[in-house]
Amino acid sequence: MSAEDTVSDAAGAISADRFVEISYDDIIPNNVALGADKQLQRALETWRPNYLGWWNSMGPLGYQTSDVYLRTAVGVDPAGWAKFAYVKMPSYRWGILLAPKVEGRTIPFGRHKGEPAWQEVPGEHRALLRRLIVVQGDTEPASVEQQRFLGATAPSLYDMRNLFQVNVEEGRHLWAMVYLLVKYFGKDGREEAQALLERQSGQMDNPRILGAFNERTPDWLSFFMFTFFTDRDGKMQLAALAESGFDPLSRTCRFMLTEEAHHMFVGETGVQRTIEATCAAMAKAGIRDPGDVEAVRKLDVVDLPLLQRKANFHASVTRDLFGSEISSNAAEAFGSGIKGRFNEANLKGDDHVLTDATYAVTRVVDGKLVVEQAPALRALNARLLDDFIVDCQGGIDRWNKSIEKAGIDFKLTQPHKGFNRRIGEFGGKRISPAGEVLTEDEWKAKSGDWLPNDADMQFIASLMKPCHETGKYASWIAPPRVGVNSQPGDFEYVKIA
Ligand code: BYC
Repeated sequence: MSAEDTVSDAAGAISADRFVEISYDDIIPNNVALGADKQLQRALETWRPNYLGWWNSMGPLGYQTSDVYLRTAVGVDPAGWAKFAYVKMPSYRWGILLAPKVEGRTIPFGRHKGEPAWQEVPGEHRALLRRLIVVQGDTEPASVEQQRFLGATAPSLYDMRNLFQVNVEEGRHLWAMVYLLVKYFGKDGREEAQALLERQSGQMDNPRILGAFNERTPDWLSFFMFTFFTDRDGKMQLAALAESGFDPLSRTCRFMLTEEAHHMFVGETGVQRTIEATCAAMAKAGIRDPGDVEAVRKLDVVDLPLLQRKANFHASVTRDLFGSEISSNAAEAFGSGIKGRFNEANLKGDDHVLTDATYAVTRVVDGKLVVEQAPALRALNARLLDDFIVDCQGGIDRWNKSIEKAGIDFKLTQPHKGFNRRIGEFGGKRISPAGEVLTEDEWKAKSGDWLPNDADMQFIASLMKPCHETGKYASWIAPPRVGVNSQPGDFEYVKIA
């Protein structure tokens, strides 16, 4: 079945009113009336073969001719926007989808608060806006590159399918940012769109813009931690951009957030299932002490202290993505109405301009952690980071419930904000997960207990044996409670060609 057939099947199955939202007749599915904007259409159709070239050379290695049970967006309303069908990844209908326009929307914050939202780029904020769109866009292909090799070691067809779903949707998120660049930023935008395909994760000469997107994702535990922590940075940043006074950016990010939720689900349940497999294996072998690492590892499952070290690493690297806690860039992005706070429009209790407001920021002063009131406008990255940490905790609490239910005395925690940071207030400082400021020697002596060490990574690598048999799972991960789109346990999520 061709991708076109898949999509027309999808169209047949949905109500007519929803179908008219997205045009699948065009080469590029869209709900932005692309057919009526010939210049934009030409620019995107010129970029498309370059994108496909990038996908084929930097996207998932192998499995490109396999049929994968993927969801494709067939509407932009929250209820029933997705259609599931077998699709070969290169035939995925990457489209341009914006959340519906809210008539009469006004800019919810900053100096322009209360003015009508911009439908065109405000000239005085053009450079800042372009920079933020480029940074956002750069992370999307970066994550696909980071996850390129994972298909070969998938612990099940279910997980393989989830990986590919995440990958094609990150590809679509790249399309989303490229649409904004090409439509609103003329020649500069077209050049930036091309550069997004040229930078490469981890490449020395032309790396991806933000640190965490140049780290390796060498195994599935890293993938699940990445989708739990780093995709959640995506959620926070997209939510902040969804508040933007530049309405096309706001609408684009609002729809991207619906896809992001699934990526975090993959991460949270991936770690959850890892915990379940560990606890079940420990119970069966009569091991009660989670610190008996040698005995636990013999069962081919991941010991809980190692999960804590992995969480410490991914949490800290992701926190760097929020930029410096105190930032004039962030103040300018807010003041100019380009990037708001998390949940800005619904925040009660301040004026959304923040000229005189303050915010509590933790800093290191004379070797001690102190909490100081900083101007709220300059502390917006600190605030978004705090919101992120709160958001992470919900998932971590659910992980801990599983451990508790199994009767094992162990609790996963988030490290202190300052732990293992490279950017911002804590950059280059040595701080323990419990929040003690350390000397370099103390750090060197202990950091192997807090971050994954070589032996940990070798052990994880030894577990990464593919399990590609329908309905079967690798030793270290439990089956999901529910199948994708409620499919049965023996469903063939990927028909490996
Ligand atoms: N690595 O004032 P500063 C996602 C740069 S994830 C390297 O401290 P600012 C996804 C910064 O660019 C979400 N460089 O911070 C997840 C600036 O450089 P320039 C991605 C860094 O600017 C999973 C300089 O340091 N989206 O979607 O307030 C899978 C001083 O900056 C880093 C966004 O991030 C770093 N970690 O904030 C797929 C939203 N941190 O400009 C996707 C858009 C800072 O002086 N981006 N720098 O050359 C932003 O809002 C901001 O650019 C940042 C930085 C929050 C990233």
